[in-house]
Amino acid sequence: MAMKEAARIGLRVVAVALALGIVTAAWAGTVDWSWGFEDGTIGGANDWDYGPPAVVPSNTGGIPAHSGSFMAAAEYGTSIFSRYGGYSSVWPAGGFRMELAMYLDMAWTAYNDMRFEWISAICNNAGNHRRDFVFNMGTQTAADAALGNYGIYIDGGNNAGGDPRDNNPIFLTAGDWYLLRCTFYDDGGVVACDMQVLDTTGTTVLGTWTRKDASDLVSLIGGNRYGWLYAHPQDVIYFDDSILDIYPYPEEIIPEPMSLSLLVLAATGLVRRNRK
Ligand SMILES: [Ca+2]
Ligand SMILES: [Ca+2]
Ligand SMILES: [Ca+2]
Repeated sequence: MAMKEAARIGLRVVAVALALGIVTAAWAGTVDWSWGFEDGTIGGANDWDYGPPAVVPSNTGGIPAHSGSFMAAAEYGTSIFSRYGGYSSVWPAGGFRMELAMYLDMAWTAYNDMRFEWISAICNNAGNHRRDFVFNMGTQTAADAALGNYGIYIDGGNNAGGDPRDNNPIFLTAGDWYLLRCTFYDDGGVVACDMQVLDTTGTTVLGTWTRKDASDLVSLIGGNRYGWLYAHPQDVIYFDDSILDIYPYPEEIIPEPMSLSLLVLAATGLVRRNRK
């Protein structure tokens, strides 16, 4: 099939799909708020106003930014905080994702059992705090060190100040950027959260902790609240690329399997007609 013809058929398939109300717009989702410090600032009150973190150029401390030319640094003793563009008391029909890129430095393993944590919180539908979702992180214990284990433990839970080893932890031994992701969704009328640690590109999931409290009825829950680095090791922590993605916005509505098969049928019909 000539390229031009293929393109024409493709356009007609989309036109048919639009006419049928199957597709409302493009296929790809869009991030609703993000802050990568690329303007050299921490933004306004709804971005990163607390602490505050310092914005530093890429390669500060020998660490390349997760993306772009800038990242942020939380010095020892500072507690950094973001509102992810602003709190929400509205539950999005398709749920939402809160994410942060953090550089986990194996130099921290010089200290035993040095704990820190990243918290993602949600609101209820009145805009008040509902629940924290906490990545407990910490370096190895003295006992681990005796066994030759030097690295960083992470697990997921709902308690700040929790042990990083008491809920099916992962153990990282490579200093690198990691994504700390919380995906909230409607699971049978109750809000569930998949807490995940991913590699720097977001392609490999290294750990998942699903948290769900039966009292978190979707009808009671709002949207995002804060991200909060509650405590951290005796060294600077670099971070970058905080993201809030709400599902679905109109551009993110993806055809269901039945609609997809209709699309294929429509495409097949058009190809046949063009061959006549
Ligand atoms: Ca950046
Ligand atoms: Ca824990
Ligand atoms: Ca979105």
